Amino acid sequence: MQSALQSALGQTGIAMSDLDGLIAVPSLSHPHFMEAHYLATKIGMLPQNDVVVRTVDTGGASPITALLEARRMIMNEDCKAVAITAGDSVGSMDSDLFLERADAGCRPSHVKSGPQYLPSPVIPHGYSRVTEYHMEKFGTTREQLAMCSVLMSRQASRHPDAMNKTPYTLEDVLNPKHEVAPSVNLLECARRADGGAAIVVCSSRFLESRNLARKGNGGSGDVVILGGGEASGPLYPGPVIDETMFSCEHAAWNAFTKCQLEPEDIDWWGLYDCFPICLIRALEAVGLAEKGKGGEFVEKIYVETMNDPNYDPKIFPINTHGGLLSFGAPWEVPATYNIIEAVRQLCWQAGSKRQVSGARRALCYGNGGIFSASAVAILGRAVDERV
Ligand code: MLC
Repeated sequence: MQSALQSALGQTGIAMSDLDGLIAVPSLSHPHFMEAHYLATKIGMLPQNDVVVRTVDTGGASPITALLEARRMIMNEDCKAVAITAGDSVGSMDSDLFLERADAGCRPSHVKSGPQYLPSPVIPHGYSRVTEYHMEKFGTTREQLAMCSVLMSRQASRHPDAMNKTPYTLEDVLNPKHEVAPSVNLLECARRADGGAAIVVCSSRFLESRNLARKGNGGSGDVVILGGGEASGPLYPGPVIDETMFSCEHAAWNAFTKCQLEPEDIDWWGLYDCFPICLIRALEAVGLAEKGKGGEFVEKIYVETMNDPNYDPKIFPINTHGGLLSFGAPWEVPATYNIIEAVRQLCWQAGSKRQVSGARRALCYGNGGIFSASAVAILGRAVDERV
């Protein structure tokens, strides 16, 4: 977290001493009481009277919640420069310890049997239950789900920092030897990883006062947070899975309404994909696919990109870095990677293989727990949004 923060500050020309806000998200491998206070103390931001230091925890949605919180800190609490940090090392963590902690967080301890009981690994089994609900209700096929992982591996193969370097085949994903839960195979699980990321959010007034505002029209410029929305679902999937447990629809609707935008106004999408069902539900929730048709949407792109390794990023402007499935998933960090890729896309700095040409607005969605929290943020190019 510290080195990501230093790297982010180095790229923006903002000094550590300029920060008057810090948001951190909890770590599974190295948990600390009041994570943000712990980090602020380590980097010398505390003790000090005039800083706002806050730990945010909405699971995997945390970085998006944090982005919206940073905006509120600037708009309502007079902060001028707020850093968001996330870091974890669940990739190098002992598997048994990882599962002990991950399982404990997502399983109600009083349930010992019945449909609500989830065996270990609890998280893949929980998503498997939701996957089966979706397949049964909407006719989404097992192959369409596996295609999500293939597509993410194709995207990751274009990013130098992604963990998965080579695209998979459908057979790789559906290999029966790799079953983790009834409808989830190994390559359909968020890829455990070590990693950290940081984002700096500043007020326009601060940037202008320090001559740091980047007004460039071409390959640079600042990105603005246009707005966002959040919504919540239950902490654990109930005995019966139905539409009441999902919240991405509400979060997305809130975000579009607040920003007075429609799905057609978005050029790039960072959609949480810890398991294929999460991506499919997200495609439907944000309006890219009709309800129940997310699987068909994925299949269409799968076919379109199958024989053309050099496909135009505009064909599939979603998770151009490879998402949790293929870029890598250090516990609560990955939605931060969505934001970073969104910023690169909006600054037209994603490089020829990944750049969605002319991208002006991006939507980032984070999901916490087993559909327990949804946060959606919409970003735009400052030069276009006139803010
Ligand atoms: C694993 N591997 C992958 C992969 N996942 N390779 C490519 N793509 C993927 N998606 C590779 C590993 O790198 C490793 O390779 C090998 O497969 C075995 O993986 P492992 O994790 O070391 O195995 P194991 O210890 O047996 O555990 C398997 C597992 C675990 C499926 C139980 O990986 C797991 O629980 N994954 C899900 C993580 C998770 O739940 N994250 C949170 C998602 S929910 P090699 O070469 O090293 O052998 C969420 C919301 C929230 O995001 O709030 O957090």
